[in-house]
Amino acid sequence: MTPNIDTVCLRRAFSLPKQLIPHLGLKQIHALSIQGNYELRIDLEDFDNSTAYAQYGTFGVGLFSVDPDDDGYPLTVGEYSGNAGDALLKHNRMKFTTKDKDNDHSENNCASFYHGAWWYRNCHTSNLNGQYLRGQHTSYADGIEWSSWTGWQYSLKFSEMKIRPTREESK
Ligand SMILES: [Ca+2]
Repeated sequence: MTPNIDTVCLRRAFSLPKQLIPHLGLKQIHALSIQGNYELRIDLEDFDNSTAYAQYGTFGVGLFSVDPDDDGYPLTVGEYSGNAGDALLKHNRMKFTTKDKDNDHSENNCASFYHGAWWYRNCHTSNLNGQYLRGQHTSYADGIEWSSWTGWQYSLKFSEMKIRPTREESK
């Protein structure tokens, strides 16, 4: 079976600090995230140069998968903080859907429908691999959306997802 997970989309989604790791696909994110506890920070910017962020204290991809490729790289996120609002927790435990691999809960393919690639449910509250539609758009939810901050008809200028190991806590 060819997974056909579109790593190009993930390169856009997971643009980590360039000096560290230039581009990561799902496979690499998985390999990284099973090595310890990771947190996720998402930075966003609109066309008025306003910025906002969402942080998740737990993050992983395919954490509980025997074969993550076969399993669709399910997302694990939790513990939201930030000022962009949470638009990702509803995607917790969802598998990654691309135009050529439908893993979502919709009778349609959410990736085709909303022109992205994401851990779609039915379908999304965020769509960071959506189209670059430059701010307000008349179409619905098919841009780079973070609904809790700018709704479903505003395609953001910038988005970045970064992960890093959480600090060891003495428990
Ligand atoms: Ca579907």
